[in-house]
Amino acid sequence: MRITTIKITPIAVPDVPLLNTKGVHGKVFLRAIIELETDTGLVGLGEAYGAKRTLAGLQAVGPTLEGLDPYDLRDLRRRVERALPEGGGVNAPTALADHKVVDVVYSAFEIACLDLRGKEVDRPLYDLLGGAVRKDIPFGGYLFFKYANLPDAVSDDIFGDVLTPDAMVAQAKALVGDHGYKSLKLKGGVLPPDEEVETMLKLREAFPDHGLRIDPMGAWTVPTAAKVVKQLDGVLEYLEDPVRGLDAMAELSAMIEMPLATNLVVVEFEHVVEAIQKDAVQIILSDHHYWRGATGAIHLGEMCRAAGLGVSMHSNSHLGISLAAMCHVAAATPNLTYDCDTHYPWYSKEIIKGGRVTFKDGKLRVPEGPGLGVELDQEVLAELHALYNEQMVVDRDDTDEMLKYVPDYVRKVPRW
Ligand code: GKR
Ligand code: MG
Repeated sequence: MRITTIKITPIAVPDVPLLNTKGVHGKVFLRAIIELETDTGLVGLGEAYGAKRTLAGLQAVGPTLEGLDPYDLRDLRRRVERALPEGGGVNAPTALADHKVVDVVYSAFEIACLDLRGKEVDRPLYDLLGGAVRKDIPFGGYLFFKYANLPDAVSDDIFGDVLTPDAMVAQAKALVGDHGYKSLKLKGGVLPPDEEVETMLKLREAFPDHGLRIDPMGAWTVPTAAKVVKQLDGVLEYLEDPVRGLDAMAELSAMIEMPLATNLVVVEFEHVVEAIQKDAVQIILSDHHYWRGATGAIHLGEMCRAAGLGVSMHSNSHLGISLAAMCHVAAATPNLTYDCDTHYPWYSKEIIKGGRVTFKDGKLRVPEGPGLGVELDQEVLAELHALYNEQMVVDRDDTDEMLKYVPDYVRKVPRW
């Protein structure tokens, strides 16, 4: 089996004004949909970030994949590295984590290659990753403070403004009611720390048995984070990226008992070693979009097992191809110690045939078809590609978007 045709389609998906430490989501988020066709008539799918550096990287690498054997991931890596000298740079300079374009691009094609392999041998992707240890994948409800839509929004508004602890509890009740989540993660770093502490305490009151987490994405200094840890003693299952940088995480970690998790300071295998040496984190969030694909995410899980670290799963705005890949990775990661994150319920579009998938008791059944087990809906793909052309948004910049709501907004990380 050899790859003959490579199709990369940028799409824009209606987004909602979700707040974070850097600012707010724009009215669309960007993804790139990959279709790899083979001489045997199969099509392998992938869903990657769609902002300009990833897209340029995918487009630079795409044509060089003609003739690739999807079983030869080392050849894939060689081709990606050759087409992107010096790693292709940093994927998203406005993000708080530096992902290399080379890793993000490799990861996207790796998933499409695995999808092809699964289709050829007629086995679900999790079987190619070592087999499923679970078929029902547990996800947590992802809570966001948010603004109501601006008048030029292209998405339906959900919940309007959510800017107080009580409004957040109402959001959580709605999400748990609709999807049955058993754990909740708050995207913090938005309101002053005392208000976010109050939010977590109110969530604990409303959900006495749920696992609770907060992720302020580096918004706090070490003393502020230490104070929050005291206030939330016994409330959180873990605290995610409270402070910025590996050394600050290590400093905080040495002062507290509460486990620290990250998707910001450990984003490459080399970082894992340093994090272990410095005892900076106790949980790593895996993500096949930059941990060298699904096989890389499985290796990360194994490394965490050996080092005694916990594993959770990171999410960014995404659709169903990514969701399917997340499910396969989660199915084949024995030591997935926490419910996975997902932005999925915040969106209403879907590019896979059959439309939106539904959570039952907070869980999703891993697709059982060959490969990823999902098929692309070409009509919706065309619709979202048209939206991409119409919106002319080519990059993600949450800080820039924030100026539409707060004209004198200044990004500051840490802020408190
Ligand atoms: O969508 O605003 C967002 C999140 O803040 C996302 O960009 C982060 O990557 O979910 C993420 C996280 O856990 O840090
Ligand atoms: Mg995070």
